[in-house]
Amino acid sequence: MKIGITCYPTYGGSGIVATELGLELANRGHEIHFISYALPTRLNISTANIQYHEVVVNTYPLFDHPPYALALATKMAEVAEMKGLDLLHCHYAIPHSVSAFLAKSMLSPRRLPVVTTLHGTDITLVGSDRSYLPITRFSIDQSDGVTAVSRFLKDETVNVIGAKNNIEVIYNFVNCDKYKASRNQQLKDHFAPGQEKILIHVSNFRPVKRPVDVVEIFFRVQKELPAVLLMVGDGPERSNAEWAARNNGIEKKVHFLGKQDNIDELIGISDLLLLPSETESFGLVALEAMACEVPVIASNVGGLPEVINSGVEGFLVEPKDIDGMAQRALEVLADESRRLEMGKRARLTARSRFCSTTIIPMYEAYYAKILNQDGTSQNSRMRSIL
Ligand code: GMT
Repeated sequence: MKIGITCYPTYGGSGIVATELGLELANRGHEIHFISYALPTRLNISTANIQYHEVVVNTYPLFDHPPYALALATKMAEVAEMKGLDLLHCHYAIPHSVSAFLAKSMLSPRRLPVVTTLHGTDITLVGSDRSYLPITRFSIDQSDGVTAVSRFLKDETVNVIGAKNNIEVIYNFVNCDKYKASRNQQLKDHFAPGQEKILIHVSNFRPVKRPVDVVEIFFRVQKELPAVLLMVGDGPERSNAEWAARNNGIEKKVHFLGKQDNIDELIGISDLLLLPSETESFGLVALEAMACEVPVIASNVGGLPEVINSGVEGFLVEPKDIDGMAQRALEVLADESRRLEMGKRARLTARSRFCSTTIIPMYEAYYAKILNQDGTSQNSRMRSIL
């Protein structure tokens, strides 16, 4: 198949899933065209079957806000025509699915099916904001196929957004050959020269990730046992998290590493992952940790219970319960054989349910289903919604 993929190219779960999906599909012989305003993180365009098409947004004195959604729609239509795309796959509804709807309309009567994958904040934050809700719902209902990364997100899309389209749940995935237990001893010694326990948090440091809570949890943990904390990523809450570390007098034990590419290596040297998010539709980084045999302490919210069985691969604790999370973290870290056992169970879960070898064929089957869908009935369904 020839597939156009559009995503946010920045450091964030939806862009990472889109990029890894494109790479896996290219590996399986599909021709993949990434269409975005910058090269997605983790994308290496020297990979066979991958092409990248940059969306350039020209600006004019009249444009206070350069119209990216329109430039994207034009580029989508152009690539679809020039490269003979079979379908467009948009990751994150706003504005990508709206642009795809325009591209598809521009090319009509040539058929260009659009698949939208909902990732989380496109529904739980952006989409539920009244100023974006109607167009989010419109773009979902106008897509030829819609997938969500968890049952939780599917339900939210129906209940909060009021979307009418059928939504298929296809869980996020991890490459189990790349993400596995492997300890880079040199890297481990660099951060934990005294064999301290290593806790890790990886995110885009948006308020929804609650990185300050991560520091507060760690503050309680390091009082009881020797430990260091790796804070990987960057974003609006980083300064507050750094201040919290300094304010608690633990700045020497907390390493703010910024955006990093070698996530598998950093998780691989860690003993525990902290993910105390306020909401999380799936929690890709939790899955990456599980594949590396690293137990997870996460919030009992959103789609996380679909990924983590509390007490088996880690613990789920109510969000904002800093003391509860610290207590669970200590339970895991204080008993190495239990920690190792949880890590083994985590890897088993990742392997049996979320490996790319299981999930990528689900996307291929879904694309085939959408491509074989009768365009006429699809169009009449669209008219009745309008
Ligand atoms: O908020 C983020 O972590 C980034 C965001 C995104 O859309 O880039 O992540 C969402 O999509 C990820 C990939 O499907 C999910 O693993 C995350 O759970 C989800 N984030 C939230 O729901 C907060």
